[in-house]
Amino acid sequence: MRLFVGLDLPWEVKQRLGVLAGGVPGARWVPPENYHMTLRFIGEVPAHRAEEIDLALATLRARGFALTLAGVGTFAKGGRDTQLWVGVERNPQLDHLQAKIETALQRAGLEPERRRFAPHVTLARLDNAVPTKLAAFVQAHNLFRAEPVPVAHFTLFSSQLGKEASVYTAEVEYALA
Ligand code: 3AM
Repeated sequence: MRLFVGLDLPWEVKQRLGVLAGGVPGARWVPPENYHMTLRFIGEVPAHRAEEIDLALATLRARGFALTLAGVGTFAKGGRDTQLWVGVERNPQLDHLQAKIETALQRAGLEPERRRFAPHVTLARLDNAVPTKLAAFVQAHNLFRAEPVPVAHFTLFSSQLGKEASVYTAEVEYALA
């Protein structure tokens, strides 16, 4: 199974973000039903490891909080923009949850995540996006800010890679206090 831990978003929020999509030729827009906020990418694991991961996540205790999506930006690799995203306002409770998940997953035998946690919701992948249009998009939506979203659980997702879009399935939801 290919797994990741993340936050699902209420349908209203997905719709709200979906309205932003468009206007960048060459971008591969994520279908709104796939919008999510990744807390920790896990990758391909055998079934027994998936069970250990589930057990470790199930014993984790953390508080619920409100998440505010705001701003847009891009990730780049090798000087090329690869990903267009909506940002997340700095949030110590989110950082705390992410740190607890990281600890739980290491306890379940995973290697530590080396990359810095940069919370975001991916709107599009940018293989062939027109740079001027991309810059215009970022400028036009920079002040985007959504209503705070209550976060009452986090989710273990499985991901099936597809040609057009991946299929994400919420496998287990873990309640926050
Ligand atoms: O949440 P986003 O869309 O940024 O790109 C994948 C997606 O990120 C990322 O995990 C999320 C759920 O699939 N992902 C895929 N392969 C990855 C890898 N090898 C990866 N993240 C890190 N390393």
